[in-house]
Amino acid sequence: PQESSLRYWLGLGANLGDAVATLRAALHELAAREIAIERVSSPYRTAPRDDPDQPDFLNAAAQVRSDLTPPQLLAEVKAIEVDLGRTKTRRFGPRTIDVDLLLWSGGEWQDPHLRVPHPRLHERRFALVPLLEIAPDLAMPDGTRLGDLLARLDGDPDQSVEPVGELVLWTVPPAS
Ligand code: PH2
Ligand code: MG
Ligand code: MG
Repeated sequence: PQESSLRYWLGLGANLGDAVATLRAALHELAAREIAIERVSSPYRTAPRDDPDQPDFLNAAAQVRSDLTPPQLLAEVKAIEVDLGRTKTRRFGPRTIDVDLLLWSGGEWQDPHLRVPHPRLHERRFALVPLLEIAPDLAMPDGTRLGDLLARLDGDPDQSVEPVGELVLWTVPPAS
């Protein structure tokens, strides 16, 4: 089949239930919806941000290909979140699964429901560290390198991001 023309970088997070299983299930659901998974980071244990009164998160990043527009892809990830048992809690609060559009190959997207790049990407080690693992040369649409954004956050004691050992979330099949 023809390769999809757009590339997206997704952030995945979970801090309720079996987070490893849920992150894997979310990746399976993406693949089942014909969103081609090119790379997946290892999982990281991360200190909760914005709302500190909740368990640590497991965060990861994925690079995918799709022909869907940002709002179409957002609709798919929202459906996946509901499928995997996400229920409404408070803003920034604990969740079974969260899949966010962090960046895409199309530059800036802005509508009343969605902004890409994700508006808080630049201030979140839990998003930048996994993303840089799979795409070390990635830059914002204005050319700012993600590695430089991460360097600005170095030494923030409230942004602990730790690898979780040898866990593999997803194995990308070799190109045939
Ligand atoms: N997601 C949030 C709020 N805070 N903190 C961490 N460590 N990881 C997350 O994925 C996260 C968060 C809102 O989506
Ligand atoms: Mg989020
Ligand atoms: Mg979200």
